[in-house]
Amino acid sequence: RKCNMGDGTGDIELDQAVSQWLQYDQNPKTASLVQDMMKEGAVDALKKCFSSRMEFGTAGLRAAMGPGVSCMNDLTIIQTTQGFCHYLEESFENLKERGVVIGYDARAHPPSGGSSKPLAVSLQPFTVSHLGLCAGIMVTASHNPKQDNGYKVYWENGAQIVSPHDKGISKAIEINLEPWPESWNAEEALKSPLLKDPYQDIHTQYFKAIQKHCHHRGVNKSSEVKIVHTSVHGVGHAFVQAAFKAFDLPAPFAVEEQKDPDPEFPTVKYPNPEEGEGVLTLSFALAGREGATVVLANDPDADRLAVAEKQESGQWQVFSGNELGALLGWWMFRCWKQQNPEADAVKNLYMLSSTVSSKILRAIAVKEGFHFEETLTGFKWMGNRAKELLDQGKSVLFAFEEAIGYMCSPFVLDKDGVSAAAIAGEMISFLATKNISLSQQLTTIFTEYGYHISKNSYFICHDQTVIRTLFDRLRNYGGQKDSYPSDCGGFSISSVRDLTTGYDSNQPDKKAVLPTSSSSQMITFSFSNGGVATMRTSGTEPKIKYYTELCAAPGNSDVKHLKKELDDLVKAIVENFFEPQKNKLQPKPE
Ligand SMILES: *[C@@H]1O[C@H](CO)[C@@H](O)[C@H](O)[C@H]1NC(C)=O
Ligand SMILES: CC(=O)N[C@H]1CO[C@H](CO)[C@@H](O)[C@@H]1O
Repeated sequence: RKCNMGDGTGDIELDQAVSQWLQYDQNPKTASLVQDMMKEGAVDALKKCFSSRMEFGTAGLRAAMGPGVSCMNDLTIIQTTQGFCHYLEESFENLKERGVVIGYDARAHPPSGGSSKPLAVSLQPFTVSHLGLCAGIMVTASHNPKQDNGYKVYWENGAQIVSPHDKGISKAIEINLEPWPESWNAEEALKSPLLKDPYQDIHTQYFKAIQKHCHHRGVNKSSEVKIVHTSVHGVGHAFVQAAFKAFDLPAPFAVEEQKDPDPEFPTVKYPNPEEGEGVLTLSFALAGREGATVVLANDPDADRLAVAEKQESGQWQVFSGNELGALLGWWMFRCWKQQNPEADAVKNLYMLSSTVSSKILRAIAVKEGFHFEETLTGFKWMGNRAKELLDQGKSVLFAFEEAIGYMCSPFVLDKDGVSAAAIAGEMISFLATKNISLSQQLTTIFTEYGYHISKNSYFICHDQTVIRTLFDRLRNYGGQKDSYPSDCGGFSISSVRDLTTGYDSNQPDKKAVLPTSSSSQMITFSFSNGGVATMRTSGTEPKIKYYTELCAAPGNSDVKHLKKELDDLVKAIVENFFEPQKNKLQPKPE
């Protein structure tokens, strides 16, 4: 299917792909863009738009908006939705009675003509679960640059789809490429008696549901802490304000320039609070004016949350996703324990995190007696695992991943930056009544459960051959077939797990427990000094990411030494495992 563009056959394939496109596309804007490219003989531009159809994966679709099969546009969305529809009809007998919900964030796209409003992502899985629907579609590109859009899919269990649904949907798309006559007729669709807008009801029910996690109603009375919130030009503002209200907390100060949805993201380079301080500049300025000491930031579709706190030095500390995971995990457990003092109750309690995130929840679980489980990277895994546990009658209190994603409520089986903001707001206010800052509380958690210091970064690499060479070298270390390194620059390696091949030296049968995927690279090394390092390729970006953490035993509070040891470990990993391919890798831009 992929057009082979290197030779004459490729050009014929390109011609065919383009003429079929023009036959199908009824959007005058994208159609004329393609016609213009044809007239100008802009072969390279055409190849970019038609080289290969966007691949429908478990994350749905995400790509730049533009014409052609490689981009997000009306036609590719019609084709995808026809395929998805077909797949749903095959999967559910009562699809028409149960229904599907469609939502969107505030990305640039033509006016939908519908009556509903932009949504924070988490209300979408909530709607699927709450109304017992067959599926949900969310049009969002999360924190991607402004030219991108995406199509995220939830299954009837309220979690994002996992295999084999992606393959099934992908196949169904292939056989439904020709637009059905009614597919272009949005006006007619909007008149359908089957169409309902559940927005108001869902809005009410969602805030009622997350209110169950409000444990210290009225904590505002004695707390004087002031909080700033930014929605980074996304949809978060109204939802976070409502969530604070539901928790009976004073409204956070909103960053005026960023509070309303604006798909141009005019005040930030990237609309991604993970990128750290640049995105938070306006928030810090507002905090300065209002005397606020904490900043909460959502990404544009409000499924993620970043937190920063002003230190006594006057400097802002932006917490890493792992640090905030430690704080929220601790807080969620503390509140739960107060409500469930019986000694046995913890036996039914679970927390989850992705395998590249901090192991701090494991340390808390070991000491407190609840269960901790790891999943593969991404909330599709945590959401589906949480649902399995809930169906077995277990309680799932909290799940997180280092990429500032937090699931604080089983009502939403995905990360949710809205409930996380309100719960963080309550934790911050509660701590403030005791004159404790977040960074002080983090130290207390580490003192009690052991310091967990992590350092994550990546190299950029567009060449799959280089990536394969780099990882295969680690699997055949020192030229020895199927042999992994036992040492990295003096740091002794105690175990290796390779989720590309399914090998785990720690398991009695040497088989990894987590699912294996041969199409992506992922190796984890555990070190004798309590270090853990994972190297993996990203499914959506041209990156080799690495995640490292040093897990110290409780009582070891020599932070300076621990930090140095982690720095040395990271250096050894870069030198020994990445540098042989150095010339072909670009470091993370500063
Ligand atoms: C609150 O804590 C800070 C140090 O963290 C201290 O300087 C200050 O005096 C404390 N305030 C009260 C009222 O205890
Ligand atoms: C400013 C603010 O939101 N204050 C609230 C604090 O909590 C009490 C109830 O406990 C509310 O009545 C206040 O409005």
